[in-house]
Amino acid sequence: MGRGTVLGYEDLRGWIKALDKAGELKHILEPVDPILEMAEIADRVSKSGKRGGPAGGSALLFENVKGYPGSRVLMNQFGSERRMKLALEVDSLDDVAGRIEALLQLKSPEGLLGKLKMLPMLAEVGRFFPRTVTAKDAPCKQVILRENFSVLDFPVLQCWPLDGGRFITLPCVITRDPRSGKRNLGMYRMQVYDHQTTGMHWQRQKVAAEHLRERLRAAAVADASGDVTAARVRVMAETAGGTTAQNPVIALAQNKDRRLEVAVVIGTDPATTFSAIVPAPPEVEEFVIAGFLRQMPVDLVQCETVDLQVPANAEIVLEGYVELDELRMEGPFGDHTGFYTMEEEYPVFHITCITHRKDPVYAATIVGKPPMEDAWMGKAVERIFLPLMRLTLPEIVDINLPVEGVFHNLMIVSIRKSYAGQARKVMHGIWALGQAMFTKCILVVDEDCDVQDVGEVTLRVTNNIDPERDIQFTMGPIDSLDHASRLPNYGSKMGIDATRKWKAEGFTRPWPQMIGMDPSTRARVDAIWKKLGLD
Ligand SMILES: Cc1cc2nc3c(=O)[nH]c(=O)nc-3n(C[C@H](O)[C@H](O)[C@H](O)COP(=O)(O)O)c2cc1C
Ligand SMILES: [Mn+2]
Repeated sequence: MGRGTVLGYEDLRGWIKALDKAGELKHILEPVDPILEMAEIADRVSKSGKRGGPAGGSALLFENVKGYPGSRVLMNQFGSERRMKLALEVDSLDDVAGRIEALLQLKSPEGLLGKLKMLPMLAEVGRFFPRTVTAKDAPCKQVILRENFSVLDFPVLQCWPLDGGRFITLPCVITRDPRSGKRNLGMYRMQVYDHQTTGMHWQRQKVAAEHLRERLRAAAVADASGDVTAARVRVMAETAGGTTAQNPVIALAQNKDRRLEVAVVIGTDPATTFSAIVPAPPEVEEFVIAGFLRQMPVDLVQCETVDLQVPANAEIVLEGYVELDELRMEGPFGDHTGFYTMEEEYPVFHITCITHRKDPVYAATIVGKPPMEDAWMGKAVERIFLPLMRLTLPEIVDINLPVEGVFHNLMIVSIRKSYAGQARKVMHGIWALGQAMFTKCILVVDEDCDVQDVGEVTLRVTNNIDPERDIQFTMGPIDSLDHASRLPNYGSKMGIDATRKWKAEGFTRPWPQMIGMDPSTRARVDAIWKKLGLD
């Protein structure tokens, strides 16, 4: 594998070919129904490692889709560590972190030699930024449907028996910040309501939800005296104190438009799809992240009916808008927590145009009780974000988000402790760091504890704490999927300081050594180990 041998995948088809070549793809020729059956198959394959097979099994290409002759559905494309590395074209996920670290360490070059040494890095930076191509060079425009189209012409899955319907599960949703003009790519599931309408499940703390609120603030300024529907009041209640009159976006108030334009792409090259789940700072365009990951720019093309650009190589593009004051019940949906998320109101996506490649491949995933495909995507995020977390919290040595903690429920973090109270400072830092705000439980251990070894962590944490003394509770925003918090989206979090306690923290008893054999005894036993025949 490695960067030298593979050049970024152009599109989903290039990626499917690479999966095939690597022996990572199973072609399913048996007829399979997108209603529940595909999910059941993908679930079993995802959990195959538990029964002794390779963890995460293979990617699946369903080529005989019940009710959809000629259609193909790709699932589980990211569903193992090996495929995740193949997708990002690295031998180790820490390689990506290494490339980010190298970039972050950029300093002014010294002398001509220093400048020359920097050239390859600058050339690399040039590859990050998206390029614009014309419609005739955009495969996603091979078929353009402006009327009588139906999103149900694609084999949209129903994942679990109690789901509220069929859901688009791997959509890359593109919106534009009305203020900065920056584009965002986020993955938010979409429940199909009818042929041209879906839900838009962006949770309130996500970037696209903020784009909608920006539009709403502007519109509300425009007709401050006008009628405000109940739905709008509800969304308004989520905005910063609802003080729209003082909002600095007066210029936007001229805009009478009641919509936020949205484009959705399904089936792109793996770096672009992956970039949609990355918890990037709002100011960073995911298209640049995708360019960085695949070391090749993303080609974008202008949409037909909205002023947005989409990856030109996408299999399927849905263009449309969200009305500023429309909400509709979404769900239930069998979620990645292992529970169903119950019905809740979310914005509604109205499709104005569908474009697609000839014979498009529909890309899907399912979420549910872990481990699932998203476990591997999450692990990649964990590795890639470590250097970025260290920018703010340099004492962090390593982190582990165990898959069963479904990312936001549990983070284990080891730190190099240099002063009293530092473990608590790290907890608060994590709760302040982008989407890490959702972390319900944080365990902090000393640097000599391997956080990837959950057994070792259990031993340290339970031995090292005086619970009442070492547990830190706080309140804050909670993931929308949490079913236990006292209020939706708001509740408590807990940090456990399992580091060794210092005198400076009021601990005056001696702290014992951990047990370990001395090196010379180990060496002597190593020397005779084979003879003992104990292996
Ligand atoms: C398969 C999958 C489905 C997801 N579904 C949703 C969803 O329905 N709503 C949501 O807010 N986030 C969802 N996420 C998480 C977001 O994609 C993630 O938080 C991302 O960083 C959001 O992008 P943003 O920061 O640009 O808003 C999903 C992630 C994955 C991997
Ligand atoms: Mn984003």
